[in-house]
Amino acid sequence: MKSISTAIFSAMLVMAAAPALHAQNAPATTDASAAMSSGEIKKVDKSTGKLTIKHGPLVNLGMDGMTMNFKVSDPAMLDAVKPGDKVNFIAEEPNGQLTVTKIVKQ
Ligand SMILES: [Cu+2]
Repeated sequence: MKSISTAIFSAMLVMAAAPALHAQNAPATTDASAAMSSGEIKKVDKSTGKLTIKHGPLVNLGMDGMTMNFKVSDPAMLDAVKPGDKVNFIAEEPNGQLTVTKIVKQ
């Protein structure tokens, strides 16, 4: 009986620990860097606060590659890049308006 109760106790420990392990792993799957898209800056328009980016597929938005305008979440992004720069970026659509929320040069 001792070995059986030990086995049951061990199984209960594993079941109890499983949700905690899963919760710890969850942030990794939604890691922002994993969702970044690649693109090339075509135009920086400070008057409208927009970037024109020739982008690859935007998986999180279900969009194929194309060249289009994006708003930026932080005007400093307009100073951080210039036409011709290859970038990795995250675009989101918080208010129905495509917005670059993060951008880094490749
Ligand atoms: Cu697009």
